[in-house]
Amino acid sequence: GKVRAPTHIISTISDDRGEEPCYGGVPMSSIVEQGYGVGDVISLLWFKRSLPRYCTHFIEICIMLCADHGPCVSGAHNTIVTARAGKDLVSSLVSGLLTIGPRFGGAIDDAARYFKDAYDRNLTPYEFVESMKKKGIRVPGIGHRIKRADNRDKRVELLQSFARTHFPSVKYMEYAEQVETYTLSKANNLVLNVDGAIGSLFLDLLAGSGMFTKQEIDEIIEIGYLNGLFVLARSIGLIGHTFDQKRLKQPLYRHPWEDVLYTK
Ligand code: Q5B
Repeated sequence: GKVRAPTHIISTISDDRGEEPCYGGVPMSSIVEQGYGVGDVISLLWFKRSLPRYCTHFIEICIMLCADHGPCVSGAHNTIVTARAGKDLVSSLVSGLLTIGPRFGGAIDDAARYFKDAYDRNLTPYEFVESMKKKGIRVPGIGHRIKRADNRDKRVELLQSFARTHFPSVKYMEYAEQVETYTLSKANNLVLNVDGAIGSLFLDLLAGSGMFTKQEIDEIIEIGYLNGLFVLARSIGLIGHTFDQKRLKQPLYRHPWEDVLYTK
């Protein structure tokens, strides 16, 4: 009989062998005809299931809110400098993307990990924050360079308001808010930031939607899916900054001597 040669790749999320590509088993024509959005496509390709509308809407809000935050943040700055050095779109994009990490935009997974662990272990915000301090770890999802207690991040408020209206439970978000209340008692800029809001709310989405087993939630958090939301979203802005610089025909960037402290 026929012997199947062993394959070198296993793939479970998409298939282009038929007449049309399928995402998570759903043909492209259904995706288009049924009016699916980017949130549905992310649900199929990342989470391998169709999520309820409030979940896909939440994902789309995250993407829209994180698409850009002006030219001064790390990612945009790198992209602008690279575009002005005459590099192509992909080089300019990845140069910005490479700044996404534990300090800038890439704290969503760790925020989810630490908030989940602390909440599930019934740690009070005081116990949680102080235990992080003892370990010398900054609380992921807390703190911002320009946002303050008296100048809150509107993006965080919009996410919280959406979740309060549409999510069955916001227990992790409420825990993150209690952590913020404690950190704000220490310093005015230790607000719940956009990474912390998305991290805690995604825990609520995963736990409250009834679409994921406990084991699946643990795997999603362990693998670290959630920084993908910021990477995907911010790519939109970084591409925009590249086009902007090229459109404006900006020359090679050179940082001014006056803005460098030369010292021995
Ligand atoms: N301290 C964000 O720091 C930042 C503390 C803390 C305990 C904390 C810092 C941080 C965790 C990572 C995180 C996401 C680096 C941020 C984003 C997207 C963005 C960006 C944009 C966009 C800011 C001064 C004192 C020190 C620190 C203490 C600070 N954070 N303690 N837990 N989390 N957060 N990142 O202002 O005693 O003097 O040593 O790492 O969640 O990236 O818009 O810009 O959309 O593009 O530079 O919004 O918070 O303050 O580092 O000088 O610290 O506060 O230990 O205490 P700063 P530092 P001490 S959202």
